[in-house]
Amino acid sequence: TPDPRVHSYTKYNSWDKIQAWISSISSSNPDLISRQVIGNTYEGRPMNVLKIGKKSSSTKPSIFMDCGIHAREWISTAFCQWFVKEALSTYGSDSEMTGLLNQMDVYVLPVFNIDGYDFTHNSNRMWRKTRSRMSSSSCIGADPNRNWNAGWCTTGASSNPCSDTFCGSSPESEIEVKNVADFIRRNKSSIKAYLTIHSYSQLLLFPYSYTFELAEHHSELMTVAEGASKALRSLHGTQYTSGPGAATIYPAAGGSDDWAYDLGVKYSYTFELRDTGRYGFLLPESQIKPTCEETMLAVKYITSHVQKN
Ligand code: ING
Ligand code: ZN
Repeated sequence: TPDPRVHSYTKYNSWDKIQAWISSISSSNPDLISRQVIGNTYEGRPMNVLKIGKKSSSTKPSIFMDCGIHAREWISTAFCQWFVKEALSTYGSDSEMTGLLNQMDVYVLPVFNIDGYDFTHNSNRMWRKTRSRMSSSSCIGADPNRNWNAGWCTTGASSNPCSDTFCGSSPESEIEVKNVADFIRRNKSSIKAYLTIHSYSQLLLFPYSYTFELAEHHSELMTVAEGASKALRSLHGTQYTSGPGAATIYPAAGGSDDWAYDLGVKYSYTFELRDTGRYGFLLPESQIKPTCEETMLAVKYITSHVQKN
């Protein structure tokens, strides 16, 4: 019987377990992983970014991926841990992963909204936002996917602090968003792709969500998304829909993928993992393995394309 006190890739681990996992996996794999703290959350928890790739004397092109920007989307957080495990265990045997990590670095932020994630484990399973306080309201938190400086608070977001889609008091008012935006700005010249993992709806979205206008690279982004969705479907038959956010899910301003794209990161994608609503955010742990396995195929399809371009 598995020990419930330890981290498991097929369970929804608590923040404490993920934090211990971050420390142990980084110190056990010094050739492939380095870690850095990019700042603290509102409640003071350290935000660790793992840099995965073969060490190099010069700066390699890179991909940035975050999980758990929304607290209740637990399958997202499980995916980043799965990705790190797969990268380490298939480097040297899988040619696609070996080529990726030889030529590029992948920055992984395992849990973006740590305070919110901890709150979903200890108090309210359906919490979405950060846990920041403002003197002007007794309501807590802002939506970290409405808080980016991309058409901020113009559509599909609320200026009411009690709303689940509260855009915050200003762009990057949430310290977690500011920390990640600063990191991406600092590493802008190396970052070729931005991937952000959400659930649920089985969608592969790309800019724009803040407007119905098509992105400059719309056709390439669509072609890559359709290839990635096809790769994903090949494993268990899971159907994904691809398209720009506004037209495919709903118009929503202040999202991270739109912000990264407008900064100049061309390959900017939002994944909405399983399912389509039967379990929704409460996806059973039995679906972690198949969901992560199929999602790996889509992520690797995108990274291969980015590597070639
Ligand atoms: N969906 C996303 C949300 O933040 C989204 C959809 C993607 C909005 C990209 C804006 C930009 O609402 C979930 N499930 O959170
Ligand atoms: Zn989400």
